[in-house]
Amino acid sequence: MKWNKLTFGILALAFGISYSGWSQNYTQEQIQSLEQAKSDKLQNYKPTSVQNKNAAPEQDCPDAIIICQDVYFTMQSYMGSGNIPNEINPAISCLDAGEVNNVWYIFTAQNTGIVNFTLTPLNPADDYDWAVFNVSNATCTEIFYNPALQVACNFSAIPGPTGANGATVGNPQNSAPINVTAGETFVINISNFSASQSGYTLDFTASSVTLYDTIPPVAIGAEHVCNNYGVRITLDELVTCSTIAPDGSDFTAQNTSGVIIPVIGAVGVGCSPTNKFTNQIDIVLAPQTQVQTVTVGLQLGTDGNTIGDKCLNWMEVLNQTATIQPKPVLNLGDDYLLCIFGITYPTLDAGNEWETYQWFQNGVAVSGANQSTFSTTMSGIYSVTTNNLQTADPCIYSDTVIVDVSTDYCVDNLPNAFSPNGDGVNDVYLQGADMMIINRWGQTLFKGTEGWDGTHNGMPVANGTYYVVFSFFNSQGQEITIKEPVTLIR
Ligand SMILES: [Ca+2]
Ligand SMILES: [Ca+2]
Ligand SMILES: [Ca+2]
Ligand SMILES: [Ca+2]
Repeated sequence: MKWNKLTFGILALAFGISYSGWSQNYTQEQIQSLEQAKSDKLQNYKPTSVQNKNAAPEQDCPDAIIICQDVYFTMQSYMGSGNIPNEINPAISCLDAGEVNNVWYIFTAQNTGIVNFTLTPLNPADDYDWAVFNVSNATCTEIFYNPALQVACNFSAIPGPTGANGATVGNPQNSAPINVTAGETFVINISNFSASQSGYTLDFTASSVTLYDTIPPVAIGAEHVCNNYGVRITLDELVTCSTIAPDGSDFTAQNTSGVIIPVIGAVGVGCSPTNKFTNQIDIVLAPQTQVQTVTVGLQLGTDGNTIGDKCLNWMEVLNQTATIQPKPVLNLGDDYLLCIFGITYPTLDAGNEWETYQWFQNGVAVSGANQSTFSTTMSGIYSVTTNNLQTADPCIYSDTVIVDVSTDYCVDNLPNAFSPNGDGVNDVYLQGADMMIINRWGQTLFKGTEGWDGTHNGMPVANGTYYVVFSFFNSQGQEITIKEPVTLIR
C-alpha cells in the first residue's frame, strides 16, 4: 500500500476513517494539506538522489548497519544518498523520492514471528520514511529492479513517529508489523525527507522475534592447509574479518608432545576490502619438517579481542586438531650475477620431487618449459611454479631467481691489449666471450666466442687500436651495448 494523498483520500472515503486519536492530532484537512505539500515538494526532488562526498558507508545497502541491539539512537541523521546514490527505484517503491538523506540497516530473523519497529524523530516535526526489503535470496542491486523484494514501506507526509508497529488506525505514518521467517534477511531503508540534521530513535523492542545474533562463533572443523601453511579452521557462522589479527596472535598451536608451534599469521579465507566476513580462518604456522598432529587454541590477540561474529559476540573457546604435513621447500638458489666477459648462462633446477613444473621468463610462461630444469640463454627474472599433487593436500609453490649480466659483476678489468705474435703468450683476445671486434671505422673484423687472433679474413691486421663490443640484455630486458678499446701490439 502506497500512502500518498490519493490513496489516503480514497481510503478515508471508503472506510470513513476517524482522525481523532492520531498521535499528533492532525485534522483530515491538515493531513491532506501535508500530503499535498509533500507531493508538490517531490517535483523538486527529481532526479532525487544525490551522491555526497563524505558519505558514511551505511548509506549504501551493501554496508548496511548490522542490527545487533534492540534500540538505535542517533543525534544526527544522514544527508545525501551515499556512494551508491540510486539504490531505490521510485517507480517500484513507495519511497517516491528514491534514496533521500538515508541510511540502511540489515538483520536476519533468528526465529519466526513478527518484526515491530518505531522510528521516533528527535524533532517531532520531521517526516521520516522507510522501506523494508527481503534480501534473503537477492542482492542489494536487485532492490532497484525487483518490486517483490519490498515487504513494507511508508511514505506518509505526516511528521512524527513512523514504523511497522500496528498503530495504523487512522495513522497513515504507521504500517502493520512484518511477519518474518527464521533465517530470512531484510534491509531497512530509513529516509529523512525533512532533511533536518536532527536524529532519531529506532526501536525494535516490540518485535516478537530476535533480530540479531547473541551466540559466539564456534569452530566445527580443522584441516591442514597448504597455501597458507598451517591449519584451516571452519566456523559455524560468519565472523568479522577485521577481528582476525594478521599476526596470528588470536591463536595458539602445539603438537601432541606439547611442543609449541609458532603461529606466524592468520588469514580470513576470502576476506577483502569488499568482503568483510568469512567462516574459515587459516592459522599460519612456522614451517614444519615432520608430519604432526597439531591442536589449535584461542587467546586474546594483539588486536585486543578474539574472533567476533557479525554482532561481535566473541569466540570463547577453540580446541581443534589437524594433522599437518611438512612444508616442502622449493628453492632456485641465489641470483646469478654474471660478468659480461665469457658468460656461461646457468641451468636452473627446481628439484625433481614435484608433480608438475612451469617455468616463466620475466613473468611470461615459457611454452613447453615443463621439466624440473630450465636452461637460460639470456638475462631475466626466472620463476618456476610447481605443485605437490602427489600428497593429499594439493598446493602450489613458486620461487624466483634473477639472472643478470653486467660489467659490475666482473672481478678483473677487461684486458685492453694483446699481442698475437705467435709466441704463445696473449695471442688470442678474450677466448670464450661472446663479442664483436670492430676497427675505428666501425667495420666488423671478428664476431664469435672463440677469441680474436688479430686477423681479418685470414690476414693479420695492423698494430693499433681496435674496439671490443659486447651486446646483451640485462634482467630488466634492456639491451646493453658496451664498447671498449683494445690495443693490438705484435
Ligand atoms: Ca546509497
Ligand atoms: Ca513519513
Ligand atoms: Ca553468533
Ligand atoms: Ca582478534
